[in-house]
Amino acid sequence: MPETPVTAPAVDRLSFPPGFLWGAATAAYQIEGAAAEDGRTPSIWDTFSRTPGKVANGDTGDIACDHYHRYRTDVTLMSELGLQAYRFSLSWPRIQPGGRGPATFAGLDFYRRLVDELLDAGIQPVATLYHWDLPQALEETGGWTARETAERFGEYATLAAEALGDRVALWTTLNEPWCSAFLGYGSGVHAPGRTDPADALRAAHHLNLGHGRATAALRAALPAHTQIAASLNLHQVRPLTTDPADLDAARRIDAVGNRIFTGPMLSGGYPADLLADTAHIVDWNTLVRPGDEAAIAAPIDLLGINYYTPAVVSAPTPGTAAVNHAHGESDHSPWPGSEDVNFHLPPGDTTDMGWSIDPTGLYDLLMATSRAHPGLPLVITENGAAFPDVPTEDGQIHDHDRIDYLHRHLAAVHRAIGDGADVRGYFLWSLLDNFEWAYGYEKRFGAVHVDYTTQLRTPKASARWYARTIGANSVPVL
Ligand code: IFM
Repeated sequence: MPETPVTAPAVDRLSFPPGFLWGAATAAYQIEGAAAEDGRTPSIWDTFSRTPGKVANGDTGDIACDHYHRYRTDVTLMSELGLQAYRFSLSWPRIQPGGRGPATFAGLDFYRRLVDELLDAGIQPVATLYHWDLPQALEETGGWTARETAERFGEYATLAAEALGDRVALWTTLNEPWCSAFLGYGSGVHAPGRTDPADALRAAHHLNLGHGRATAALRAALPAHTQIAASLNLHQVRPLTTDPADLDAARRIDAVGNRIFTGPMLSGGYPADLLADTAHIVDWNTLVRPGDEAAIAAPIDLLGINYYTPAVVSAPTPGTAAVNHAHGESDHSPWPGSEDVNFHLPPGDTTDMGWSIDPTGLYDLLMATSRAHPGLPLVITENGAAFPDVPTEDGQIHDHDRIDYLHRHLAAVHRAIGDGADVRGYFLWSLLDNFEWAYGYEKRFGAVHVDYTTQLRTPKASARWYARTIGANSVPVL
């Protein structure tokens, strides 16, 4: 991704730097369907979504948006929206069934055809290696709690790079490893649905190690100009008050929510305060072996940031149970060592997910991340919002709430760039309505509406707004 110098904004528009990359993102399990076709084996999400009570309405990704069969139409749609880049994820169990051994021709061939279609349309493909669909066979040997899974992930990265590396110039290794580790193995609201704080911390370390192994594998197999990133859902943590106890709550959540990944990936190792906060849960000296932190620190070219909402926290209140609105319903906390920190929903508007709408959180996050990691370019690999999106009689979706969300968040990105953050691009989440994990098809994040009965795609008003934004490389002044 080229360097993007800041230019003077037009009077009535907030102009982005020349070369700023505009895209949209999706993930394999959320859109592909074809769950049992061409040799694909189950992932942890196939198993989890079939477990009664885990996903709303018993929804699964069996068909989803049927993108596996409709990818050509979907690329045409992307072209019509003027997308410059498309971020998608590769399904590990489609490429390497069972997570071990050789790749399948059919699995790789699907992604080769998708990438060719994108390149023919002038759209830059951006591949994510892992967006949560671990092969179920690897979960049965421990999943991310097992060190072995990190080694398998490195091998899978090699298979993917050898097949697609001549055509994909930007890769991200993991998408939101916080969710994989802490929602998957801590609170259990995501697959595989395990609820052990020690397992969650083990999973976090092995995801980090997997990132390191995959980064090394990609570097070894890919042309020198290829860029490698990781996509983190960094929590913009805000203390409720300036009381030292609230500040400490914010520090703790920042440690187990953010620095558990950025520490070893970007700052030379796990932070001492995280190790102290969680020492009673896991023995870090056994978990982290000599050489692991060096492997995780393999240099990356860009940091992907996924942002939706800030996290407002306060100190535990003696005698009351902690409240954690942020990440789904569970009796188990996704915050090992900081289970009793309180989370607060700030006053004001929320999205259909119940997440508070706060573009200043994105500005603050970009500025803080730039300051913490100077010289590392940033790219927003996800940002967007779910809203109810009821089609009107004419079949159109007038999603002005989503336009407002995107507009305000892009204005925040513009401001951060003006204040010195090196942000190279923005990927809207999501291109299409899709399978929103434990919420099934109830929540709609797409710029394009999907009728799951007919698979009809209808661009929403926000899609047209985003197309104009891309065309102008700017948004109106707010
Ligand atoms: O749909 C998810 C995506 O898979 C990961 N980031 C957050 C999105 C909205 O919840």
